Amino acid sequence: MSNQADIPSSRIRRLQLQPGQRAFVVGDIHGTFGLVDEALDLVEFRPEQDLLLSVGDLIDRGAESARVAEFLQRPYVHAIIGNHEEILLRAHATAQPDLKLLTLMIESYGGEWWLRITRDAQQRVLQALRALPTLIELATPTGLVGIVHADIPPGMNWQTFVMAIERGHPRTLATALQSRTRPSQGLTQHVPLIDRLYAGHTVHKRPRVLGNIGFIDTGAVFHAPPGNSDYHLTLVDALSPLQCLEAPPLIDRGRVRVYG
Ligand SMILES: [Mn+2]
Repeated sequence: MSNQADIPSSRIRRLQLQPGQRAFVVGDIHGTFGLVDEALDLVEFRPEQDLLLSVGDLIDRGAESARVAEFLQRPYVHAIIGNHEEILLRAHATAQPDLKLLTLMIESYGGEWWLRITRDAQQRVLQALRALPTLIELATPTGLVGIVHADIPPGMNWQTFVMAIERGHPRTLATALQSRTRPSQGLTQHVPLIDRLYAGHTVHKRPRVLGNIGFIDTGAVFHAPPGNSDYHLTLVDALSPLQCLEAPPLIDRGRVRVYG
């Protein structure tokens, strides 16, 4: 069997944590980049050494969505694509924007910000988003970590999933970006051939562990008044066991919580 790591793919980003390096995973940001910076301060993040992984959905709804291009330029940030990025890119797949998709994104996905930025800024955002992979695989001293936006088809192992995503298999891509099967049905089976995974997409009031997947979209963008103060931004130490997500946070600043 060939070694999958030998096959170059833009849909999978494979990273290796170096000794002394730390890695954190952040839940769905949706334009709350100020909260991300607050979280990084709380863990005394070292931009020169540490990694920040994002489960996707960096844009829409939140006031700072336009900061996404700057955020993705930071060398320590490794993000995957979420369904919000995907629809924006799909709307701009050709020179003429798909107005139907664009309208959907603006009216139903919280994409009003898109109309308020200059054409140059729009181009910078599109360029940054086009470079995003669909999955991240991070080798750490405490096991192999996967990052996916929404879900993995229940019953499928990680290697099969990675191969299907690399091939661009449409239904598997759709599951990765927008399925809610596992959280909505509370499925607890483990994904074989990977130690632990982090996903976002489905909002919970606190992180939720199902099998070996930690669901960490805790609705950061819904926190702000008149929102619900149960919601917050989750940052988790990628080296810690997933069970840390079920314990009280290490640091709790209300709208920003750190698990590890
Ligand atoms: Mn999503």
